[in-house]
Amino acid sequence: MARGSRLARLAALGLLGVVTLTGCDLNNSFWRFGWPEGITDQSQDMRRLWTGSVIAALIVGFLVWGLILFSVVKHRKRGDELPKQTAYNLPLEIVYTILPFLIIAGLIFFTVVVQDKVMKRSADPDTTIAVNAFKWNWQFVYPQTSGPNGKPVYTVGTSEEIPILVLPTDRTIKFQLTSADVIHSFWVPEFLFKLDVIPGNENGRNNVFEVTVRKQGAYVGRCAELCGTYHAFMNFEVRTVSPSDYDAYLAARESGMSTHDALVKIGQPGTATTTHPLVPGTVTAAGGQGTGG
Ligand SMILES: [Cu+2]
Repeated sequence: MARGSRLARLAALGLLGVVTLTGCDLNNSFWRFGWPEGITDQSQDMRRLWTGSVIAALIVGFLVWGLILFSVVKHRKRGDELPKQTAYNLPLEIVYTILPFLIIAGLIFFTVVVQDKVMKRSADPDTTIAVNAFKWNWQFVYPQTSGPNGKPVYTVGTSEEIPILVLPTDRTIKFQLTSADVIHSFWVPEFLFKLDVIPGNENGRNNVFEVTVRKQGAYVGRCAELCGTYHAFMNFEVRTVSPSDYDAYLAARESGMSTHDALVKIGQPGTATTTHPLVPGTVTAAGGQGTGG
């Protein structure tokens, strides 16, 4: 018994040491347990679920390892005499049947809570972006804008130009995904989220998700669904800027400026910085496709 409590004290001390050393900042690399760093509120919710799940798994793991070690030491062979034979311990059997169910129920509960947060659609998002995928590029439309011709402004990629999707930080952004042909998948790795772009869905119906971005920067985006010969060429760039820069960008676009010129106007590089166009015929067997960066 004394040894057990000493062990418990040591474990508590170890945990305290870890908490102190990491400053108890749950977003640092230790407590992320390998989880990638996302740039959206939603990715933080997912990270918290991951951190909690790993801690729960470690508690169960240490308990099981401890019990194994305890049994190995306590009931090691002491002589040739056959140990006391026991069978059927009903209370114990009930406990180890119910306990795993409770653990799984807990994991499912928190998973559903976070999933609901990640898939939540607010009634009135701050910004809406229409993403149109086609073989083999992207068109990004800003439906709430009105260009010189009275139609919403947009950016469309070509085989010579990576399309840049400009997004504001600290605002809720709704994405409406549509495809002109086959199934594509809209993936920004830093969102820690991807969603299939399925043809036949009208904007605002099914292919919708929302994020709130918290970090300014340039991030590569990809098509994550094998959609044909030049699937690997469907890279794009997400440029997240401050809300005021975003408004200035859209105003410049509405006045007739190109994506490039409007980006330069708000002090951003006019062309993609995270990836470059992959011209058909330049991809070698040795690689070069896929990452595109
Ligand atoms: Cu695609």
